[in-house]
Amino acid sequence: MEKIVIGVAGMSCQGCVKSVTAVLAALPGVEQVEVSLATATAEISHDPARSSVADFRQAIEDAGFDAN
Ligand code: 9UX
Repeated sequence: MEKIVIGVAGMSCQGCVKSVTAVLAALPGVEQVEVSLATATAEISHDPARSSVADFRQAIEDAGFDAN
């Protein structure tokens, strides 16, 4: 299991936090997701054999936010 942090720009309220959390949690191998509105980040614990940072960035972008 590997823990990574991705910057997420464009979140305005806790609804956005829930949306980002849901799309990330739905990806294969994702064990835990902590999204913070205050720090504009997503902390993701995942199995790197099953999903990658590129997948997370894509999911965040597809949900309408900007991944940094
Ligand atoms: Mo809150 Mo986020 O009403 O797109 S859910 S701003």
